[in-house]
Amino acid sequence: MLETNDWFTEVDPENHTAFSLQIERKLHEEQTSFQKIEIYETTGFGKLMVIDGFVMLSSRDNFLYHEMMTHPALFTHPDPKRVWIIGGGDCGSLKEVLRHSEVESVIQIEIDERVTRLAEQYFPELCESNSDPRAQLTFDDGIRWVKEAPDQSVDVIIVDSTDPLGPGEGLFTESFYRDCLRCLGSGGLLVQQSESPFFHPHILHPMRQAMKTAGFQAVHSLFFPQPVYPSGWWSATLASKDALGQPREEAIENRPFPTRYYNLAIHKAAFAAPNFFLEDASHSR
Ligand code: AG3
Repeated sequence: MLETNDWFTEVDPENHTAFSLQIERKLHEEQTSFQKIEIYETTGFGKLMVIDGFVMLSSRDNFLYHEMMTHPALFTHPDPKRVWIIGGGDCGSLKEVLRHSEVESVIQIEIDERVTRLAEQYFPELCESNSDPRAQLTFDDGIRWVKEAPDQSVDVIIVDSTDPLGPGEGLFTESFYRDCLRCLGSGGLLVQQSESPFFHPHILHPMRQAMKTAGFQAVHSLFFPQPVYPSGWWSATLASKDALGQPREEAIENRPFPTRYYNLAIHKAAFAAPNFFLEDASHSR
C-alpha cells in the first residue's frame, strides 16, 4: 500500500517556506567526514540526493541545472580545451562537459569521494561518461587546488557547489575568485551556481561583487527553473577574465548532442534579468 504521508521536506527558515517531495523509501544514509548524505526513492521525481538536509538533485529535473551550468559557458568560450569542475561529485556537470568534443581534459575536484561513489550507484545515468579518457576524477579540496595550480592552466572553471555553508562556504569568497582568475588563460570563464534570485539575493549580489573586486572584467548571471530547489527558480553566474564574447551561435545550432532544456533561444533568454535584480545589482557596484 502506498503511504501518502511520507515526505522529504527541505525547510528554508529564512524565507519561512518548505518544499516537500513524496517519498517511497529511504535508500541510503551516511555521515561522511564532510557531511550527511541521504538518498531517497521519491514517488514523482525519481531518486533524490540530499546533503545536510538540502536537496542536491533529483533524477527528474537535474538536467535543467546541469545543462545551464555547462553549455552557456562552453559555448561562449572561443576554444574551451581545459575544464575544471570544483565540486560536482554527482558527475552531472561532468557528463555535459564531456559532450563537447573540443574539450581535451576535464579535472573534477570533489572534496567528498562518497558523493561520487553514491552517484555511481544511484544515478548511473550521470556517471556514464566517467571512464572517458579525457576525464580525471580527483578527491581533494577545490580551494586548495586552485591556490596551488599554475597560472593560466585552465580555460573554464565550473563551480558546482552546495550552498555557502559547510565545505562550500570558501567557494563564495574574493580570495577564491582571485585564485580562479590567476589560473584562467586569456578569455577564461568561471561559472558558479549562485542560488535563488528570489530567495537569496543576499548571497547572489555579494558573490557578484566579490568576482568583480577579484578582477573579473564581466559578470553576468543567468536564470533557469529548478523545481526541487527553494523557490523553484535558480541562477548561475558567469564571470569572464576578459571582455565577455558572444555565444558561438553556429556551434550551438549545430551541436551534435541532444539537450532537453538548452538551445540558442534559451541561452540568450537566460541572461535577461528582472528589474528587481538589476536594481540590486546597480547598488552593489
Ligand atoms: N548543487 C547544489 C545547489 C544548491 C541547492 N540548495 C538547496 N537545495 N538549498 C547541486 C549539485 C548538483 N550537481
